Amino acid sequence: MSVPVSLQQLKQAIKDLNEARAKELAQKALSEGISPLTVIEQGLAAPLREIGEMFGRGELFLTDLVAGAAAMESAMEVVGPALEKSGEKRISKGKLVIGTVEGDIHDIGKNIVSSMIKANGFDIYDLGKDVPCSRFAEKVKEVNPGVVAASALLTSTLPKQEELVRLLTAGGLREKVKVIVGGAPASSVWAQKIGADGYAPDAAQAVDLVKRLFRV
Ligand code: B1M
Repeated sequence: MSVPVSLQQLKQAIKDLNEARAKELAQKALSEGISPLTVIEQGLAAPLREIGEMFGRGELFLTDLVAGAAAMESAMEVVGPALEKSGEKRISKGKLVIGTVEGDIHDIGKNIVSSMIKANGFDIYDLGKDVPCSRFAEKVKEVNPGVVAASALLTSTLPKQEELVRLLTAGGLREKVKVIVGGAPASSVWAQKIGADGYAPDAAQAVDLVKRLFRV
């Protein structure tokens, strides 16, 4: 079956990193009766995955990744509510809680990681930025995710990732959830030192890491 023109155009708008056009075309596709799930999978997630892969191969810049994620998020402002209304369910590959640690308001990278993981079929609970460890732990208790991901961009907030591992362990939650860390000052050596299950230097590798941890 051929792909509707509006979906092809939407895909292209994401690849062109065109936020306004992506939102407009997502709305057009929905008004043509294309299901929200199809719009997400074919019109948004597929091109964003391509962008992530191209970035992973060094064919795109970080700024392209930022703009691609922003274009998807912008389109999701119209598709998200339509999806909820339609009652359609994506088949989720697993649940992941993500946030930027307390004291840290850098969220551009975290948002990209969040969008990319979402685009790869996982349910994301994004707690935002400046998130206390206790809030991560509460969310873990509430939604029982397979993975919790903590982002930190400042050397002064990096220790919060360690605090998170300690808090989850103290609360008896550590055996139930994998912890992964990221952000410029983090590293695989750091992840190992604090007893986390993994580290990813960028969004593409974060997706690979999450897939490995969920064995999908
Ligand atoms: Co800030 N800042 N900043 N800043 N800022 C840095 C981080 C800094 C390195 C700049 C510098 O001095 N060279 C420096 C930190 C120095 C240090 O601690 N070693 C710094 C500083 C000092 C500060 C302030 C303290 C400045 C001040 O007020 N005096 C202040 C702190 C505020 C706070 O958080 N409490 C501050 C504020 C800000 C802005 C608000 C202006 C803005 C953030 C806006 C926002 O995020 N909404 C900002 C910005 C933009 C930056 C730089 C320039 C860019 C960060 C960025 O967005 N990069 C940054 C310089 C730099 O990083 N070289 C800097 C693009 C983004 C796509 O990359 O975030 O690395 P990144 O995310 C990547 C990977 O790290 C990874 O994947 C992402 C996508 O590939 N990743 C994960 C990230 N999280 C992950 C989680 C995972 C996996 C991978 O889960 C497992």
